[in-house]
Amino acid sequence: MKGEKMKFPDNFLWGGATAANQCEGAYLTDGKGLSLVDILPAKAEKRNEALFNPEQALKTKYQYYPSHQSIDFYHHFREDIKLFAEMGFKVYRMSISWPRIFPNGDDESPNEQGLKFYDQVFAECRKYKIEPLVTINHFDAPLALFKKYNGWANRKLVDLYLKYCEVLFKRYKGQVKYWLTFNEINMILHIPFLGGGLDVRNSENPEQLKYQAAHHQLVASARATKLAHEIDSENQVGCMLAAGQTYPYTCNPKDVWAALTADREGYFFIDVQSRGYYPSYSRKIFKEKNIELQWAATDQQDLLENTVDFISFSYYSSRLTSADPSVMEKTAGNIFASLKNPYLKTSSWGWQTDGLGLRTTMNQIYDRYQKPLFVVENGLGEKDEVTPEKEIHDQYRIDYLAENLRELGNAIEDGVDCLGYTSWGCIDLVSAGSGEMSKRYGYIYVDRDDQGKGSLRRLKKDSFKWYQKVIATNGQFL
Ligand code: BGP
Repeated sequence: MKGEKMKFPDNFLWGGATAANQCEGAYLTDGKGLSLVDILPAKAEKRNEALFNPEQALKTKYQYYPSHQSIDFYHHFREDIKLFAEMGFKVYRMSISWPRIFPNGDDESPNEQGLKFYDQVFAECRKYKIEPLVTINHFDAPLALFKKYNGWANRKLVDLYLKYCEVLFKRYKGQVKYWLTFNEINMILHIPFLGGGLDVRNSENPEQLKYQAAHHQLVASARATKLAHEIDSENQVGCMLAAGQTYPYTCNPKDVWAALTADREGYFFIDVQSRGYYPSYSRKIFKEKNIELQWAATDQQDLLENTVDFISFSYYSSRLTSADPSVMEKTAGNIFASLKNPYLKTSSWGWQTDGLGLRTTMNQIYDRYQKPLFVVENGLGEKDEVTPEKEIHDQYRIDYLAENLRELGNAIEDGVDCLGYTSWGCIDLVSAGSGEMSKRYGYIYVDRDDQGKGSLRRLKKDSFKWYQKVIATNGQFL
């Protein structure tokens, strides 16, 4: 494809993505309450332990909680957004920290200082004509909601979330047009604490608990979509899936069936958010898992009448599955592991690189729903070296991104309607999976290490100039 003209539409939204809990820091500043993430320690094993035993994590005094300071975007946002503008960003995907607005989740009135912070962030974006794309909840619900209600297991969360949404939609009317209701909504099945503020350890049927919580989120998402449209008809609301096509290990029909079944686990959520009703295959899943969901009288109608305007997703790699339990060789991936695909390279963290998989995934999702797509996470987490001249030569990142973007261009040529692309962690930030700073995705390096030490100075990597050129040429330089 090199040299050939790419077919990105003129109004294609190029940009980058972050999440409040992974970049803001200032974890108790200006009235913010604790979030779920704020009790997760830095070390990967300890973090995992804490994810599945949050009660214990609350009692433990870990030395360093990465989210507490992170890259201190809270005090550096002007400098950072200026750098985004210098790269030519048209869009900036960010999230609002729920406990900055409602410190306990169920407070009577919102925290004005929290709201003011985002007024300033959006004003800064507007100054450079950068369109904010806002995730309403990205893994950081108020910790108090976990303690008081066991998170989304309780239907009360629907109302609390809607109250939060209403405050955002009214306050930022005219400032924000693109909204995502929940980050990677399907992750509630894999990391129920981060995805749903849930402790499933004491549940007789954890699957029942997770799907009931998921149902509450799906209803909340539909009602938030309705509210967003009522408050401002310009609002565009999207769902967000942790995507990545699952390949069958062989052409054995059993492997093909296993791959289809695996993908349905994630598509279940988007089927509901995009079509407005539970897919027929969910009946069988619920029967097998002994799940009986409780529905309120209005749920069905709310889901049906308030489907999303566009479909966003994260894509880091494809996945691989086999029906044969003796196929064992696994490798890491976004939150959960996959079988190792012998045709693909892996990163230092074991994540596989598969640009063509992005094209396949986009075609698959578009064929399924026929709604505009938005690729809101994609990128390569790697260790970066800073030379004595303070340069960072991250050709490996450029290679990954170029391969993925070329395939995104191919998907557009295939006929897929794609609104934009925000690569993950456009500025280095704390890893969600491991709590490390050293797993870096950014075009902008931040001087901060895994122990939370460093000057916080921002440096441009080689990929900074590369992405600047990609945007300036609307994808022709790839
Ligand atoms: C997704 C999350 C992001 C982000 C990304 C990369 O699951 O939505 O928050 O962190 O994965 O994962 P990691 O930080 O573990 O490398």
